[in-house]
Amino acid sequence: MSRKIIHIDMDAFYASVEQRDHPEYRSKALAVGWGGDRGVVMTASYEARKYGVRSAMPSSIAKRKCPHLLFTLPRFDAYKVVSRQVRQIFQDYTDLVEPLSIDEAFLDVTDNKKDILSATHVAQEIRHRIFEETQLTATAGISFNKFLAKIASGMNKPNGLTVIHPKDAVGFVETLSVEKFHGVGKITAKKMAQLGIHTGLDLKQWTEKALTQHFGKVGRHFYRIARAIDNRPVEPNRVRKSVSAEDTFSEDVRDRKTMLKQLQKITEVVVQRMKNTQSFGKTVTLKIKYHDFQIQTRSKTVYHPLQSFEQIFPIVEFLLQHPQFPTKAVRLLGVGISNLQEKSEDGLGLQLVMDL
Ligand code: TTP
Ligand code: MG
Repeated sequence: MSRKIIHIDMDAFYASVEQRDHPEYRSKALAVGWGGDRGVVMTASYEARKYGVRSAMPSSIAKRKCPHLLFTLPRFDAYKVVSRQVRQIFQDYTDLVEPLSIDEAFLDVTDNKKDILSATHVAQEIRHRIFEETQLTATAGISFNKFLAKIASGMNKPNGLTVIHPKDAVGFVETLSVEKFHGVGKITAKKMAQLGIHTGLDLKQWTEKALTQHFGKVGRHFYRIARAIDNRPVEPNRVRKSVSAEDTFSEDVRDRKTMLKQLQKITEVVVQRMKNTQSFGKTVTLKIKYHDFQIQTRSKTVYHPLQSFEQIFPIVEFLLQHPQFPTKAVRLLGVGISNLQEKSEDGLGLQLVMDL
């Protein structure tokens, strides 16, 4: 029997919460973020998106596109409250809830707590309850696997619902541009384009062997999703794979002392987040964005899982110097820890013994 998977994503999340809590922002082009010269738009209301304002866009560009754009700073605590309320609603239907971010989750409702047969019906009920309890709208995508449910929710935003039925799935995937495929980022899409692969149909012409030769292990996944096959389960207790934080300087920076001071602060944030989630990581990544927006990442993987500031900061410091200290002015610095594991769950003790 095929599964019933729902993907739910809140609409213009931070901006919608701000419009709800501040009536003066309602029906207005609103960006959440710092509106100063070096600020970045975190998200924008749908009214602002009409002008081309998008997440991650420098505020200066957003203001050029939409001169009457209003800015407001984020209130993360308010967003967390909503995120918890929404998750609580999901729990009334299923325990198989896999949060992807603060405003997005997969639900497996094949067997749901209310014994509702139609997944569409479940999704509608959830959307109504979200609206009743938070006065915010969400969009749902429904299908028989995660890949298609997520694509479906992106098709009818905001405040929409889209179903991709099993009988339509194969034909639908053929018409889909490969950039939309799960696991295909910018670099892979470029590589595919060089091989003449632009759509699902193009991808389908390739054998599993040829795809693995070109793309490694993930080639097998591409072979399968080109045929609308994705058996990844909805995983409620998924461990986060990485923790990171970053910060843009108020002015481009060239001197070491300022950079180290900033990195110290960012590392402290990362360490706090790891402690909150009881996680340990083995790969430290330093992200550097230069004044010309070029981005560089430098990583180092160690044998022993790290968590404390004293362990992590020296590696960050090292990465700032190697292969060389930044030769151009720096706009942003970020620190990420990946290769995460939870102490309690996979025998950290054993890991240490094996490393010895
Ligand atoms: P998204 O779900 O990607 O965006 P959204 O909810 O604002 O809009 P949509 O209707 O298209 O779903 O991200 C959720 C929140 O995460 C978003 O409201 C703000 C935050 N966010 C950032 O801070 N930076 C980013 O680059 C993105 C994409 C999101
Ligand atoms: Mg969203």
